[in-house]
Amino acid sequence: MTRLTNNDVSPISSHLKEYDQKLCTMTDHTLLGIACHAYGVDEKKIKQAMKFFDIQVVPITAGQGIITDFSETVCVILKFLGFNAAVTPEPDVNGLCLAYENKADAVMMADDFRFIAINLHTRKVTDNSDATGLVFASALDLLANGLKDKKTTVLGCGPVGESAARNLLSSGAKVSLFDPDQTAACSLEKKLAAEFKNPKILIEKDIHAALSGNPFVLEATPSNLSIPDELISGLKGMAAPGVPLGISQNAARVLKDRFIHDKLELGVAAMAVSLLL
Ligand code: 2YG
Repeated sequence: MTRLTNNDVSPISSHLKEYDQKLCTMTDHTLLGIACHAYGVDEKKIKQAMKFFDIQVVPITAGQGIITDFSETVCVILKFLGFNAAVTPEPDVNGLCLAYENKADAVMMADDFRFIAINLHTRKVTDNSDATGLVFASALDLLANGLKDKKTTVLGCGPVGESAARNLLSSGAKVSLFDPDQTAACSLEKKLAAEFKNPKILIEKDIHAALSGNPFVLEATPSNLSIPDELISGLKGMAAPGVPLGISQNAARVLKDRFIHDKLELGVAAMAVSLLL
């Protein structure tokens, strides 16, 4: 899993409003709306519930330590959505104690291995990888005006790709899997085939085969160029939770408002909504 840097995180807060509007233009849904669509919940109910729901973000110094602005940016995203949120004044165990003592309803925190949200009443735990795969699949579904029976390729069969593939199958999409590590694609196919009682899931041998004839892509790899420019023109829509972005700047310009990518926003929005379910 890719570790974000301050360069990834620092521009987010000042571009949130602009990003929210871009999502609206592309999917007819806001950041909150896409997260609600992902969980199939009514946005009005979520807006009502979030007013009385306090989320404390706890910085964690373990491992490689604090990412400057990470906790603050998570907090800004939560407040932009309409939650009460704050970063605890202390990190780690002290921060967790303060959250409980201040009667927080939920905490969010990340070390080098997991980024999680916990509802302190229901004890529900949401993992960022699961939420990110789900919410980007939801965004692609909206971008495509519904993915039922539409050919969709999932690039990258890690935790995010797995969550995305599972939710694309639930949306009725015809899913193909590609991963440079074929064994990862094969084991994911087996897992999903068992869950969905043998749906037709194709495993693609190479990126050209994976994209030719498949107009929708969910890019969930840590590569900065998982899709060569020459394969971009055939795409109708792309959702890219992979960090860094897996296409060139030129390809991003060609795709314009047919592709959705961010490094934190949609995943945090989905984690927060999941706490209210
Ligand atoms: O509290 C802090 O500042 C640090 N302990 C945060 C470390 C986060 C490490 N994880 C990542 O950078 C990403 N896996 C976060 C999620 C990326 C979006 N899918």
